Amino acid sequence: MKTRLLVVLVVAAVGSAVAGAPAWATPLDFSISGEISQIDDPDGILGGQFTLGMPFTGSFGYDSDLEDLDSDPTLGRYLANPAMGQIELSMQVGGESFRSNPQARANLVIRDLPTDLLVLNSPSSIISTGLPISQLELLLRDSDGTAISGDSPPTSLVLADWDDRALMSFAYLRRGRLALVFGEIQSLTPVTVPEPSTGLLVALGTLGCTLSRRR
Ligand SMILES: [Ca+2]
Ligand SMILES: [Ca+2]
Repeated sequence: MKTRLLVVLVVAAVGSAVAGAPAWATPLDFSISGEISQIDDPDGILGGQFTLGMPFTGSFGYDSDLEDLDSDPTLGRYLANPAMGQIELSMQVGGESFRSNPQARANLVIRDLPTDLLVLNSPSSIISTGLPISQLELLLRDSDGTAISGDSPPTSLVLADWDDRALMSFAYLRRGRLALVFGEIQSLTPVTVPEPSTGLLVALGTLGCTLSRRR
């Protein structure tokens, strides 16, 4: 009897926790791919590891209702906060893999008119498989100013709308010398994130029934 009561209580507690999850838990994720389009490495510190036309893949995402830190209605400034909402980006290229550290403060800037701009930037604490880069950035720019309207994090993105610039870049700094690598984004696809609540509740309900029946 005690076990059954415990199972009911656990199911109820988890159910209410999921149902009561705050709205920031709605992540918007996109996957990207493209190829290296520009390499600024005047001192050769990258040792030729990256070449023009080399393919890359990556992803980025942000929570839908991060708090806007700028009161200007045409300018949105958002900061990642492990407790409130995430801003993430990652890139895989030339055998290297970089991604923003969830504990660090990646930022998102959105500008609406006259030129629409979306910039995701991870300025520090990047997790890397090898090359210790100092910055990872995604830049979308539309000189027509029609790609977005408003300064909220967009819930949908269409690459064709950003016809001025769509770039992923990283910076490598070594002994005061800087190298920059830019990749032109050629595809951008929303990633559907499954809603965990329904599946989790069904699984817990089934577990509860199974345990009850066993007694
Ligand atoms: Ca604003
Ligand atoms: Ca606009």
